[in-house]
Amino acid sequence: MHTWLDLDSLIAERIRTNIPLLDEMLGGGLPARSCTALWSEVEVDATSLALQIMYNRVCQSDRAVFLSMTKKTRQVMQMLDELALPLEPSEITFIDVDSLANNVESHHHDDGRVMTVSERKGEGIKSTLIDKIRGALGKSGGATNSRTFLVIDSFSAIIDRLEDPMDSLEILNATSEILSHSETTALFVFTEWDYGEELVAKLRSAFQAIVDLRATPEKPIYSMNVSVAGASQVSSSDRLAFFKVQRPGGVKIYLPKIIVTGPFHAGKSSFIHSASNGAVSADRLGTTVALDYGHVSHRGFFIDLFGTPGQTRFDRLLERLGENSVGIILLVSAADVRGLSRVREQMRLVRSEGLPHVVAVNKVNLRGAISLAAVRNLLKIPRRIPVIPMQARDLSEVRPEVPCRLNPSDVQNVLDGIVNEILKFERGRAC
Ligand SMILES: Nc1nc2c(ncn2[C@@H]2O[C@H](COP(=O)(O)OP(=O)(O)O)[C@@H](O)[C@H]2O)c(=O)[nH]1
Ligand SMILES: [Mg+2]
Repeated sequence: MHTWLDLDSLIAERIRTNIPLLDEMLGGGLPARSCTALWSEVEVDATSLALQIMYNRVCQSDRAVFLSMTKKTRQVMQMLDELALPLEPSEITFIDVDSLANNVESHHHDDGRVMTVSERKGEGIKSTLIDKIRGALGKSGGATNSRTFLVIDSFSAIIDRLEDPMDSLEILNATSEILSHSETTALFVFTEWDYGEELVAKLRSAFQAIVDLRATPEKPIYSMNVSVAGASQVSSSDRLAFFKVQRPGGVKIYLPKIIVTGPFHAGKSSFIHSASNGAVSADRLGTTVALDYGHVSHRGFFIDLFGTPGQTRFDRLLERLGENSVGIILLVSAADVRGLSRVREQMRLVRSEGLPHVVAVNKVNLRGAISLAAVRNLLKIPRRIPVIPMQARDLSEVRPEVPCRLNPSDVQNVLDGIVNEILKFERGRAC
């Protein structure tokens, strides 16, 4: 029975990429039976992201179809191998340069690049491509229940080979039309070379969703920014999320910096060493460690933790670190009320107001410790900000001046808290 409700849910159906933050940003995943663009700056490794998503879809029992204008099957398999994404050639239907070259003449450049040039110019490529796509999707058979995931790598390479770049719109529209009648969802890798404004505007509005990928100064960390159909007004300068391509390892969502700050002796070093395996403390200045750094993998996120010293002479450093961090853990000791007095100043320095943050209250089980409610009150922490208790794993292990092991579940709660705050914050910015 078809009701409007059914239609709505049909339109809203999402295909999960299984990359947590990306799915959140896409409102659940890629729009089903539609074309989404990975719209990338020249330096961004968008193909690796596409391969990661394709791999994740195959793990969800999708059939994969990979169309490449620039890479041969062997090269794609090698990329998958380097990313440690274990796919067999038999699990992917390839439409590659060679198969396209059956209909178009090909030239091999000295540098090994393959350039195909249509005999009948644009018309040949356009219809060949559309036929190939229809043919590859048709093979899955409309009768089977299996879904297909189509990757076009890369759409810009297709455009570059068309006599009239505007013809690419016809290819995109024809593909959209084919998808609307099949259980196929497509991801187009698009590299933004120097295309005309008109073409760019038309292409952007023809995609159902766009994931903008930009290079960042912290290469090879790229930023992701999503706009879904009709949302072309969304500013693309906002850095919403980050990813990093690891070889081996694949795509990791990456939160470049979470700052752990708070008064001296509150337990910042203890927290970072407890949260990460292989944390380092840099710049020993006498007995004072100036900066702690730790790396944590938590719920599929890659997190860099930076612990900053509480002393006033490090305020400049704190300010600089605050500039491109995505979240702040304010770490205080419930057993040191005097230390709390400096915390508000530190919050101002890292511009915590504008950033997701949580308050971790350490040493809650020590004699003289004040309550969480008292900390919240003293620091005037609004109700919506989580205040999370922490304590040492074992008091008998605690040594003066040496970071100690904190209770693992407390540490997990704090990491959960900050990741949730960041997700909430990003969702808020996306709409
Ligand atoms: N009893 C107790 N001691 C702690 C706790 N966390 C840290 N410490 C101790 O407090 C001191 C300062 O900790 P540290 O992590 O170096 O603080 P930082 O100055 O903020 O980096 C060290 O001696 C730690 O062993 C805790 O939860 N309970
Ligand atoms: Mg320290």
